[in-house]
Amino acid sequence: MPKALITGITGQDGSYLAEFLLRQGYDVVGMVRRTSTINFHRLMHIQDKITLVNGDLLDQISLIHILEEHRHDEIYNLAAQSFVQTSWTQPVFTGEVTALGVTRLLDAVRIVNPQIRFYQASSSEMFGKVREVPQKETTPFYPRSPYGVAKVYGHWITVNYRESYNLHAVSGILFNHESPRRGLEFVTRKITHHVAKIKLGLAHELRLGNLDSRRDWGFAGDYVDAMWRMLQRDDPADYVVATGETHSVQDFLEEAFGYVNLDWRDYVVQDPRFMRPAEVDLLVGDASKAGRELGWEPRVTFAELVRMMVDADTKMVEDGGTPM
Ligand code: NAP
Ligand code: G4F
Repeated sequence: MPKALITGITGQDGSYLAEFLLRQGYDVVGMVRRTSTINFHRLMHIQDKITLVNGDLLDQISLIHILEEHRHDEIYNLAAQSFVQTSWTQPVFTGEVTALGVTRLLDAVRIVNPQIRFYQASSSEMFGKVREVPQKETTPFYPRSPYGVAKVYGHWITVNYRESYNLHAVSGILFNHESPRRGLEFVTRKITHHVAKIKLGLAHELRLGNLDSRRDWGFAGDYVDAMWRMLQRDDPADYVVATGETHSVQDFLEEAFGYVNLDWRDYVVQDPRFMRPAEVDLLVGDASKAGRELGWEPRVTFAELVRMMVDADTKMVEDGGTPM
């Protein structure tokens, strides 16, 4: 039975990847950091099938201990301070976790077992002020936030450890991917959660920032499959993972409110608090290399994704449940 370590298992992608690897017959170990309140809500349905261990990307000793104790075949490094807006108010912390955390983990791999295959969660935020459209593996980076800068570091240190130490280390450059398990602070989930509350009479407005930025939004459940496929190849390489379609925040509003027969213009208020010091205006990826070499393609369409999220939030709000 192959054994995998997932850092960031309590997050959106971590929970989908854990489910996916269990279905593939893996022994799944998830690294969680110590918190005063347990936050395993995305994992409750599989908690008895996985092993959770304590560790933190800020603490290299913890990483070495985990790798020595569990002897993994594959590591998926999904842990990060992943919210772009917060990276302006906590730039040093973001760098410590999202940039240097990658080096700590790669170096633990080098020390404990250089045969481990390593996946780094890189991001389309690295393209920032885009140099070409659509963006592909060879497009130069121009990050626009401390988060984007940290991800560029994480990307290049992964390439560097591959080239310096011959590690099987790969970087997946994933474009935005969403789901009913997306954090409530990200724009898609913020919208679908508010749509559900407004529809049920529990909220009356939705305050947002820039409605013009465009993103290539896919479904997280599709994207974890691409992560796994990257580590199954004997020849390590980096891949863009995207749908190839781009939509504005306003398009998302139209689709989400329209689905429940409401007009977003009656509820949305633009609020400068949610504007960013520097914006990424347009992202759209070219995932043809992943199609060719990994046989990967997205399954869920934009409209299906929006409706899936509105439906899930409506059910959750009706049930009075905890947000995933
Ligand atoms: P997420 O929901 O925000 O999850 C982030 C995870 O990282 C959480 O499990 C969090 O743990 C953990 N974490 C944060 N700091 C840590 C630390 N110091 N040590 C150990 N764990 C720590 O993010 P996601 O959307 O699943 O994204 C997964 C990864 O893909 C991230 O690296 C993100 O930057 C990257 N990415 C995401 C997208 C996207 O559209 N979703 C696109 C490209 C790249 P807690 O639960 O304790 O906070
Ligand atoms: O949903 P967002 O916060 O995602 P963003 O900044 O694109 O980052 C996400 O995708 C990256 C991949 O490209 C990941 F690496 C990263 O970890 C994260 O998962 O914002 C999307 C867009 C932005 O242009 C933002 O300015 O929506 C705009 N927006 C407008 N109003 C808002 C809001 N974003 C948020 N979060 N909240 C708003 O009220």
